[in-house]
Parts: sequence; structure tokens; C-alpha cells
Amino acid sequence: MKSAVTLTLVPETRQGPFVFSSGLADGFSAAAKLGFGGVEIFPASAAETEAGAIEELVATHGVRVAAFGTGAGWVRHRLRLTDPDPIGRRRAIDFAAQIVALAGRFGAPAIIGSMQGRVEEGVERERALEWLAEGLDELATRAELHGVPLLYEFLNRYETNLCNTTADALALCQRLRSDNVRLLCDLFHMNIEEPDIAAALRAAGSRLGHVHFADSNRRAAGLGHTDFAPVVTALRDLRYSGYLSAEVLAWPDPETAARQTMASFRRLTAPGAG
Ligand code: LER
Ligand code: MN
Repeated sequence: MKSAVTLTLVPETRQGPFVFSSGLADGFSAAAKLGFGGVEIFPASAAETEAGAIEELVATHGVRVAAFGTGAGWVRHRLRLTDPDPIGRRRAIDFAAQIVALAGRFGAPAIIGSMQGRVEEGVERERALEWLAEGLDELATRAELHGVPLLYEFLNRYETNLCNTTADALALCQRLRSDNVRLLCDLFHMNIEEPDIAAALRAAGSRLGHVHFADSNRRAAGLGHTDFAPVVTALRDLRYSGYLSAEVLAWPDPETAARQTMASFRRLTAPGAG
């Protein structure tokens, strides 16, 4: 298992679950100093992202890009894959596709989380799920050209009514033509929705592609009441080799949240732990 920490490039998400928010150079240097293997980047858009600067930071610090988020499409432009307007759906797919291509340069996957949208008023659930599947299929096919999966993140009920649990997300996968979609399991959302987080991770099995490593209150692991031992045992049993990426509040401050995450990561993944 590998460690990663989140970095947002979107100022209005500073209060959100992102550890670093003071630029690429600061974030990469802090991540490297604390021993993180990867940085998960939340860009404003592909066009506004300085890919060359990221390449230099990756080379300088020996820290990889763990993933790119696409959520700014929703936060900034209200784009979503389940927009009832076909032109809106097209724009949402195009926005995410550009991030898939950007991520591909780094051998990293892109994440579809809040860009999935929801079943909106006046829309049949079945229809919204079809639109979501169509969008994921197109983006997953594009991701395949870069040899990376597309990550689909199911969210808690306060953020979407599409897929709230691993079981929902696995059922969605059954609808897909592409087999290049992997699940992003966010332990914060799972703490709200799953009766047993470890069992849900086991159920995800080989579909599991990425983990958002957060405690019950969305603070760094160890600052809430989630019992991480069975979670990490499940991941070990699955031979999960992906990232545990700290998508957590910068509480009480970015440095402390990052240090706390790394201390928990080391304790939980040490040989013989669990
Ligand atoms: C939103 O709550 C979240 O977990 C993000 O990773 C989704 O884009
Ligand atoms: Mn998440």
C-alpha cells in the first residue's frame, strides 16, 4: 500500500477535505518531507493546470501523482454526468475527458466523484443511471488509452442519491461495457453508509482501485472513531497495492493533518501490524 496526500488548486475548496492548498510547489515539498509516496491533485481544469511544473516537481521530489480529481467541473461550473440536458452531459464528459488526458501524462487515474451528479427532479432513476454509465464508459475507454483505470467514487447520501454503498457501485459496474472502471472507496463516506467498512472493502475485491483515507469525522486517520485495524486487514487480505490517500480536512492545520496521516499510515501498514 502507498501513501498519498491531497492538494487543491481551487481556492474556494480550501475549507473542503484537502490537506494542502497553498500551491503545487509547497504541497509537493511538504509531501516529500513527510515521506508521502504520492500527491492527489484537485485542479480547476486541465487547461488551467501547469503540467510541466508538476512534471518538474515529480522529478525533483520523487513523489508521484496519485490521481487527479474532476470535481471542479461541478464546484465551479455545475457540470455533471447526469445532467438532464444532453448538451450539459456532453460538456461534463468533455471537461472530465481533458483531466483524464492530463492524468494520463502522469500514468495516474482521474476520479469521478461529485461530477456524477444525482437523480434530479423529474428524472427516472433508471434513466439517470444510464447517463452515468454512458459517461463512465466513455471516460474509462479514454483512460484505457493511457493504461490507467477510471476511478468511480460512490458518495454518502448527503452528496448523491445515485450510489451510496459498495453494493450500489458494484451494481452500477454491471451496467458498464468497459471493464476499466475501478472503485474509489472513501472511508468517510463508507463510515456513514456501510454497516461494516471492512466487509464492504472485501466485497469490492478486485474492483477496488483507490482509497480515501479519512477518519469518521473527515479528519486525519486517528483523529476520529473509525477502527482502522480491520480496514487495513481487509486491504492486506485483498493484496491491495494502491494508495491510501488522505482526503481530509486540514485540521487543525495542513502540516499537522499531514503528519497525523503519515503517523497513522506507518503504524497501520508496518509489517506485523493489525
Ligand atoms: C466528496 O465528498 C469526495 O469525497 C470527493 O472525493 C469526490 O470528488
Ligand atoms: Mn472522497
